[in-house]
Amino acid sequence: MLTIDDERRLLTSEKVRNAVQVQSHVLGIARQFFVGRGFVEILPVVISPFTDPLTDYRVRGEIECYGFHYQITKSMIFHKQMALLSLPRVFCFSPNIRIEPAERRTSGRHLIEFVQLDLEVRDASREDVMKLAEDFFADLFERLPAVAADELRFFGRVILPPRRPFRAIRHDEAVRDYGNDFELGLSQDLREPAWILDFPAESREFYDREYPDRPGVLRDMDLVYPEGFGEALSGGEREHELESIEKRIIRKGIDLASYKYYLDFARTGLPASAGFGIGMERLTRYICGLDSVREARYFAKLPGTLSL
Ligand code: ASN
Repeated sequence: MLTIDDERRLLTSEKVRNAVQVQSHVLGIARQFFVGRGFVEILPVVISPFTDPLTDYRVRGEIECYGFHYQITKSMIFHKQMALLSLPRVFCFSPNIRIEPAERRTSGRHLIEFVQLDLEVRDASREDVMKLAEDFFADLFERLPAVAADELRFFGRVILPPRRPFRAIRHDEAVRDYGNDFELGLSQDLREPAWILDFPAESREFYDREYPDRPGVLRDMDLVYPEGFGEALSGGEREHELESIEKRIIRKGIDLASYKYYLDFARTGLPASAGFGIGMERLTRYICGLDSVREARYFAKLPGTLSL
């Protein structure tokens, strides 16, 4: 467990302060970039009767209000989809709570509370949002050195805009070449970010869309940072028709009743869409070359510990 002295040391360290300053510039550049591309920023949803299933996170964060059960947001996936009824492009700096297994405390990549830049685009394809992500990272890495020169010098980091389009490999190729821990294996081999495409349905949640002509394979993607920093973003096209959503929920072994309100909403119509989410602490860790996401924000909460 962290002591008050440890918390104080971390909070006042030069390293964390510089990382948070870099992060503040990243947030500003991201806002400008996405607003410039026609996005509207929406406020985060923190509790709802439903959230991302993320079934490998064993404990569900629940609170009871007025006798109703609310869940604490693991991701805003469904609310992004629903917001597209009003606006064609939305983004949000969305706080997520995921009760990770305690063994992940030392991974350097996991926090139980983190923020993702989560976005969704109506009527977009996976390729549309991949292009958008590539343009965003190129813009960010072009502009950051001018505004965060002192901080980047402190970390000794030179982040160059990556070449576009990024390299892409299929999930089955990644597993063949790197085994089960393929994201980390691939990441360690990379000098520039790369995509992993076409995850199998059993390895992802029910909302990523299946190829209509390739059952069991998804129109989704992850982006992996170079130098062993691991996953940068995760996203894809979405299931939006009631029947397909129900089929996918059942195939996951999830009780339809636990998604009653989402399904009731989907019955009234959801737009086709694609989107992704970028973990802000992981992005900060990569830019600053930090050992752990614990140094990439104030009040970082590692799995299995009590933190302020
Ligand atoms: N934000 C991710 C997406 O857009 C979902 C997640 O965080 N689980 O696909």
